[in-house]
Amino acid sequence: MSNASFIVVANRLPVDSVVDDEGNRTWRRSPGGLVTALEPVLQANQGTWIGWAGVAGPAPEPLETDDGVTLLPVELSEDEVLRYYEGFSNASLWPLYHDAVEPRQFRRSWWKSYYEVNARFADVCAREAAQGAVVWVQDYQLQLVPGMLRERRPDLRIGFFLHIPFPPVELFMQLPHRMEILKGLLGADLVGFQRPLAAQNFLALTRHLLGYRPRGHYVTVDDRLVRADAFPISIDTAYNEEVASSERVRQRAKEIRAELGDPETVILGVDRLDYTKGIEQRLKAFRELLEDGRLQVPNAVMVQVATPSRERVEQYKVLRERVERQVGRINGEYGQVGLPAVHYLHQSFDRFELSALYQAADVMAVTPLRDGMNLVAKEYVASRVDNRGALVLSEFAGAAGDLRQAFLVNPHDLTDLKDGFVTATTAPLDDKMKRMRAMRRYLRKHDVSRWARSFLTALGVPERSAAYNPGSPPTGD
Ligand code: GDG
Repeated sequence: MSNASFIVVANRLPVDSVVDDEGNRTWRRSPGGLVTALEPVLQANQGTWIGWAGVAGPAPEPLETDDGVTLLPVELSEDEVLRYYEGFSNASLWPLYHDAVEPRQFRRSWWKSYYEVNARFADVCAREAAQGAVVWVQDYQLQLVPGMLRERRPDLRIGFFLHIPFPPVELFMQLPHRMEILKGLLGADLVGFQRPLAAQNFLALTRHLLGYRPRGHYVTVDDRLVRADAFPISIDTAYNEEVASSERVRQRAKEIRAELGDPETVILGVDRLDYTKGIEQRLKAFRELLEDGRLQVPNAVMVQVATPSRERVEQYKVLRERVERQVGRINGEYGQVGLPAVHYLHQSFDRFELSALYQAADVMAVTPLRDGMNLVAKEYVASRVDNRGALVLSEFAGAAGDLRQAFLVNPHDLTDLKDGFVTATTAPLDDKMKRMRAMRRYLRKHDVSRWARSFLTALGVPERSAAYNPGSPPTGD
């Protein structure tokens, strides 16, 4: 047994293993919201992060960071990447948990791989954890880990957080091996969700499938109390504000508007290219608004950043083709020489460019069909240090529960979506500024450190060890 008293278990490590030009294996930091939230806690506890390093084949050696955090890679074979990750996680669970907005697929070999990989993560964690250690397991790829870990190490304090929605009972019941998954989650002491409704779905399921009697947020499993509750994730608000306030970003935002032909209205979308994000519906709404003459090129243009994602999964390949055909059609019908109606970017950008895009956008379109939270919506608001801009936000994003002053829309209803874009475009400036100020105030208070602290406090981690160190310098990706 090792001596890690605080362990994070996630599908991915916060670093990528890369091979440089000379053939040497090195690490590249891939910071995201989760890293920012967990880094201070890991540092304060000299903790360990267990996860996959992003390349198939034997796991690289563990890495100790300058801050005393251990990164412990778990091996995944090429076959496991296909079955556990792309298969069961992303072609079975992902669509099912997102209201089955795309058909889910099930294959028995995918489940077998999911089970084996979860057991491997649990084995590594059981070996590393000190007596009575706190373990925080992340997300849908590792739902069996809490239960497997409890079997191996009943002394541990185990938390689990689901970043995506948790479906209603009727949908969850479709899942082969639903009982194992539910029992896997119930291995945790605390099961965290983005929204209260997800926690309610989960508790209802324990009654439906296992005949338990949940009381309030708690359900008794054997002789243990398991708590299920909502902990809406957030962003590093101060960091987003700082980047947005930099001279470099402000200049770049102006340049972007000029490059777009100084239109009156820039509508922006920033999403992973994923069918849950509602990109097709958004494009359709924009096309119809041009067709109806309610918006006109070049007064109004749309910029859609669609970050490459899960490119080997069939549904994602098909989605890319459909989106690109749609963009081509809109530009063919409504573009002008040198002035496309939709600027489509299938690329990743750094934080500064993203922040400049946010600042250049009059209307931010965050219109997923279903989303656990959606951090882009929160980043947009935090980046509007000028209190300008308007957020059009789907009611089906977890963020709608927090950003109540957004222009809320139902992306399944094309008329409502179109009206939402027009209302956000034409609303008086003082109304828009009032909304933006209120949302910014909210995010200043409810940032990602508060999220991590509230989860860990609920898990029973003493306040001191769950503390966030506001002095830590922000990092860009
Ligand atoms: C899952 C849940 C939940 C995007 N393009 C670029 C880039 N991004 C960054 C955004 C944002 C993040 O990626 C995306 O986060 P989202 O929350 O919007 O969506 P998912 O990836 O689906 O995340 C979601 C989240 O987990 C956290 O719990 O909110 O509901 O689905 O931070 O800024 N970042 C950079 N370049 C890009 O081109 N650097």
